[in-house]
Amino acid sequence: MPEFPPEPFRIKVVEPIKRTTRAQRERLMREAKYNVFLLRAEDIFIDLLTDSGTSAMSDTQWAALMQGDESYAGARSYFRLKEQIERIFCFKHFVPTHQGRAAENILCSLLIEPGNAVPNNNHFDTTGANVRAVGGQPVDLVIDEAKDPANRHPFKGNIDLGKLERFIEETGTENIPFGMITITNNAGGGQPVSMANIKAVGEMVHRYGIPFFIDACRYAENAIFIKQREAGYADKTPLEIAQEMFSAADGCTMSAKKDALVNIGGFLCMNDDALFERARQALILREGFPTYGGLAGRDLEALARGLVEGLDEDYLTYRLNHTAYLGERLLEIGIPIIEPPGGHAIYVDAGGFLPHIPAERYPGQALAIELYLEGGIRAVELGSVAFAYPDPTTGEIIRPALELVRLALPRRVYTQSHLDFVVETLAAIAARKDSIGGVEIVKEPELLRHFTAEFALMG
Ligand code: P70
Repeated sequence: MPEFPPEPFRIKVVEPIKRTTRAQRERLMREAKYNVFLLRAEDIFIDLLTDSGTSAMSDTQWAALMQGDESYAGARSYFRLKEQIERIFCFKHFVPTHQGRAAENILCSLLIEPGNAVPNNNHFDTTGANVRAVGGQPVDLVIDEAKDPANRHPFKGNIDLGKLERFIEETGTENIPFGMITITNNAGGGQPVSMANIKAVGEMVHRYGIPFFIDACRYAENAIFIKQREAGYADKTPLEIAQEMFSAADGCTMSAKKDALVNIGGFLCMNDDALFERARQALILREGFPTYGGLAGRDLEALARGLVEGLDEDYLTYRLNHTAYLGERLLEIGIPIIEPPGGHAIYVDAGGFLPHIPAERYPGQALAIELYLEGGIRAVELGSVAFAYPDPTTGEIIRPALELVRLALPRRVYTQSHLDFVVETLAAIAARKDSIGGVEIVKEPELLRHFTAEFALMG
């Protein structure tokens, strides 16, 4: 087999994408207030904004849509989904939700009191916002290696156990409603968490009587990383590894829009009977009856099959290779990225790439704008625009460790030649990078500002 083996699927349905001219893109970007979220998708050539909800479903999943049971209560599709969730995640209860953030919202609103704090390796944007929305404080305790882009630690998503223990001692167990770990770590490069770390974190929080939840969006990619990199797992299947990961926790939140290969969907799992009762009531109020959550019967059906396909070892091996191909080619032409390549995305170190633009002028946003202007490529800033926030007591702006631009790879959507085009575009930007200026925010909402903020170029 070649170093980067070909896609383990062939293409049955195509969706045309169109090239635009540089002059058109300049106008479109200006009209979108220099926020790539405000562009129209049809004006984009290669869309790497997110791997969330952008997967190509298989022929089996499309066929499953026709078998969706749209009954309000007790639908057959619910039981098909239940069977898969019980098999893979092994928790006692679950409720379906329309996507991951609804599961987070239910968990956070049921368990967090104002003044509480929640530890995680890194909270992703909506998770952190859901903790804050109910008066809690998200606390990030990832290992220090994660802050050095060139460090090739195999499990850069791990939580620092020393930091976790200090955090628990200083905060007090009564102020920590639950601990979390995000697999893979999306805010920190799509980097995996080792089985040893998942178990050690679970044991530590349990020793203090604190429940432990996994943010499971990219659990299958995390499982194949464990198989490839952690001693003792080479002969286990991704399913067995997943079951072992979840056995360390009391529940999980899941955005099925990632590793479950569907365009919409999510769920919340837990072992605790009383919490399940409360979650069911919250679900009925906010999402829908507990056998469909926020989803149609056909969505449940596609999700049940997507969970199976998403754990397929050939698919997962290809998936990591596909992402690594982009990362290694960018490194060859001198573009700094978070190393080693992550599971679902390559994160360009925009701060390192554009050192003449200080963090307060948002080098990541400037690079995301350039990617669109140069090649019609859409990426997302994951730096100070997405993650900086004012300290709750001093008001001082706290910035993330790195100013990143994420090139997220939708699952089973783009080919290796699309990735070559992304590399060529970044090479063209690199050749004139000293002429790129910073940006300023001219309008922003209070929470999750990256989605709707407006920017201006600073020259
Ligand atoms: C992404 C999207 C969603 C997400 C996640 C983790 C680790 C929960 C959720 C929420 C969000 C996004 C970011 C930038 C551009 C577009 C979309 N992540 N936990 O792409 O799940 O979206 O289903 O509510 O990554 O990483 P949901």
